[in-house]
Amino acid sequence: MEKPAAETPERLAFYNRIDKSHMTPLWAVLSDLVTPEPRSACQPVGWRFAEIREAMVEAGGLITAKEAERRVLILENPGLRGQSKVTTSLYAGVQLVLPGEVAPAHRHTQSALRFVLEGSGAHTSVNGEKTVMEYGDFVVTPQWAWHDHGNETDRPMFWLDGLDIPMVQFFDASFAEMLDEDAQPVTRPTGQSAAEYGNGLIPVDADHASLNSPIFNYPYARSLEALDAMRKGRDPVPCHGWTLRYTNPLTGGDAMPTMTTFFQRLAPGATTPCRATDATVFVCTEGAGQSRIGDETISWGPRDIFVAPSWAPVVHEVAEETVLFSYSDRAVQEKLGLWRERRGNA
Ligand code: 1HN
Repeated sequence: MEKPAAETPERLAFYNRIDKSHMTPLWAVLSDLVTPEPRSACQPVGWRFAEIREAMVEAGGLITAKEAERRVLILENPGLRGQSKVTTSLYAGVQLVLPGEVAPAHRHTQSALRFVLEGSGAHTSVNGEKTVMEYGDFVVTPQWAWHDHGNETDRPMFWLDGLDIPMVQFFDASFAEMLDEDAQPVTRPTGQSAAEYGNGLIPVDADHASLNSPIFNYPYARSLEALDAMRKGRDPVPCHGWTLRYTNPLTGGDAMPTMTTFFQRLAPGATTPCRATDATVFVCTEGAGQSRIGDETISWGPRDIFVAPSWAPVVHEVAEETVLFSYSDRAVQEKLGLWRERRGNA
């Protein structure tokens, strides 16, 4: 983990010889493999929703949701271009479903989350239940669950898609298939999952090992209610204000196995610096501010999206009451014993 050993002519000749047999010396690369602190190609970056929206509307005139299968513009981290990654381990894209359109039913081993950015009343169906989506709703699509979207309203619907694509790619574990009809059969009334699992009660024979939350739509209004009550009843934590984690009522753990999702309120002022090993994708839903992330300052307002890389110190500064949704790979890092956080300036 010291700096690499010197390259003498004898050593180089040796490296060249063994190279032909697909061998290479660890001591030449060790300091890049095992670093004292995280080093990431992921960069701090922000996107204004207005700019994404304009491009999406243009995409809407170029291709239908059906032809595209999913009409999405991928948000690529500038440090990871060409890899469909918003952070090293996560994917983000913005999807548009126009009035009357359907995004046909399929399933894949990647887990997906939706976070609604604009529009009201379009639906997604997951594993036989339809849910109607509103601004700020967080929707879970578990790995290998059939899902299709439709917009029967008269206005376009935009949402953020967060997926664990790079993780599944890392494991070479991607499978996918299309259903032979656009919309999957709906077998349960809309709202059944929320009613059964979202009221502090669960069916007595429920599977307590379920990796995904059966509450597959966390409505914005209810999440805000929880956050507002928290704000009234507790002092803010200096580095992150008031933060809630969306949870799976069957396990008490994260709503999804590969992505942790957060809902956060910031009071006017600045947070203290904080860094963590999970790179995070943020969406502002109310308020506005700027974040100092590493050496960059990113300004954002409602619907804007921004990224904090692993281990980059983050300070949020807001002039008004602000609400943020975010997601990261913390769920995985915690299971692997990797997640770390450092609060303060160190
Ligand atoms: C997907 O299934 C959706 O269902 C969105 O809306 C984005 C990106 C890559 C792979 C699958 C969706 C996706 C995706």
